[in-house]
Amino acid sequence: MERSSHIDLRGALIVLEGLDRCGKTSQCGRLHSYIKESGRSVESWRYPDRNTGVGQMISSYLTNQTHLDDHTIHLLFSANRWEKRSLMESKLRSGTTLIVDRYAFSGVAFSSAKGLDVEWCKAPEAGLLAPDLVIYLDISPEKAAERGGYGVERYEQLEFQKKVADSYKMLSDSTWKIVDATLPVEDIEKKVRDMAMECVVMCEKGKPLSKLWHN
Ligand code: DGP
Repeated sequence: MERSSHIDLRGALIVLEGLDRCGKTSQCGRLHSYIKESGRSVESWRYPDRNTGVGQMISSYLTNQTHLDDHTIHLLFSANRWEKRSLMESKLRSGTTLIVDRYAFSGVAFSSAKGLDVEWCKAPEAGLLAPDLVIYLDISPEKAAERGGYGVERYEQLEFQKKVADSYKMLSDSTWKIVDATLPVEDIEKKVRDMAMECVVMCEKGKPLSKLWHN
């Protein structure tokens, strides 16, 4: 069933967050298929988006081809979100649900794990669209590291991921939904689906869009 006649209904902004190798990317894919099968318009996004000019600079940094000052790379990650902000808003307003693999919370968690001030890290993210739902796939850094090992990218190291986990804990609030990422994948999928569909329906019923960290 295609719901194209419902273009006045807004889509939901659903963000999945978690440590490297927590299983986010595969859960995003499963959720995408489920929402699509329900007849709704849905797209999968991810940050960093390595396809833009800024994204290519980030990719080069993550693969250790470029060295950048910690503040500089933080601002590039943020710019990568800002360069897609207006497209994000128009997609949501035209009824497309967006499933987003990492968002501003990754920005703050990863940079503050390096020792940057949390409020400084949040500042450039303020005014981005606030997610309607944040699902955090919770796994210990040790368990995540056991999952087939890390690749070669800059942040894929146990000691650093421990600091990122602490930063995420500090950032999470009562609106986040925490899912145990060590459950069987099908169980995680079911929990994620239920949370996401509840959110999608709330947005269809008129939940307003809001801004992140905006006073
Ligand atoms: P991914 O494509 O999801 O594997 O992300 C690449 C790496 O970049 C991963 O280690 C997480 C990290 N990362 C994602 N977003 C941000 C961000 O906004 N700031 C920083 N510093 N790191 C990020």
